[in-house]
Amino acid sequence: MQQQVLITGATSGFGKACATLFAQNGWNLILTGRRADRLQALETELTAAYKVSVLSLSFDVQEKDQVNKALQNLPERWQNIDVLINNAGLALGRERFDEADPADWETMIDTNIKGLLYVTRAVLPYMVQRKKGHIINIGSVAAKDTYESGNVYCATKAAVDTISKSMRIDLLNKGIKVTAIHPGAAETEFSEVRFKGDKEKAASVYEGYQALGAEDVASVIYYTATLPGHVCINDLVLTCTAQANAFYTHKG
Ligand code: NDP
Ligand code: 8X3
Repeated sequence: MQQQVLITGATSGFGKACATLFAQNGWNLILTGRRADRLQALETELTAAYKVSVLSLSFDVQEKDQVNKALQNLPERWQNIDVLINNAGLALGRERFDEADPADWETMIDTNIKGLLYVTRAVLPYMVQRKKGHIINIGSVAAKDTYESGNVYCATKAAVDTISKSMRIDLLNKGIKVTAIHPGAAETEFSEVRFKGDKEKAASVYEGYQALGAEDVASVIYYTATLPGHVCINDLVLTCTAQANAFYTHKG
């Protein structure tokens, strides 16, 4: 039987690269994000190229009712979710604590923490029923070290780290694996979102070194998702070679 993966934030970056890689390997896909046009285009592309089935669901992970409406009553054939990749997330702003916009804090908390919780809570009954499943949460190097002006973004990713540990403990007797993956700087739309459309500022983040690409991160996610049933990578930090951690990047 074909395996199934549910990917949040599949319209861009890591999520989109995961969708492509899992489809190349014959997985059926549930793809989510807010931008329905992008989801539709990806669905059309992947079904044609790889003969897999795709279910696109457009919703905002911040909205509990939308999440539950989309995920709690999936058609029966889509309920066997082998892997959930909690990837949807964002940083907004890069200001010091006293200058940062509280509205940005709220959006990051609602998306990166509450959204991940809502999606997981809606999907878990399918996994618990089968006593099988794998939840892969996308954290960040920002979860491991707090950097200047990273304040609430770092806090949301530290929460993802802690929530992953908690899920692993609570789901131990349900046969469900929990993996937290913490990437370093990767060139996606992430910085453009963080700097609210300022492409120049976003591009400057990746100048002078070779950052990770979305495909690099997807290949590591895929690796963790395809290990034997009795093997689980609990916690994994990956960076480009030029980056040591959230503080130190060698720019040549
Ligand atoms: P992108 O901006 O390229 O992609 C983010 C994805 O998240 C998009 O598909 C977006 O879809 C989705 N998303 C954001 N907000 C919501 C929402 N409210 N509801 C539903 N979907 C949402 O960034 P990345 O691929 O780089 O980021 C993916 C994850 O990886 C994030 O959690 C990020 O924090 C994390 N990360 C990124 C790193 C990097 O350097 N790039 C490093 C470490 C971690 P849409 O807008 O269509 O809703
Ligand atoms: C994204 C990487 O270093 O900008 O999580 O926080 S960083």
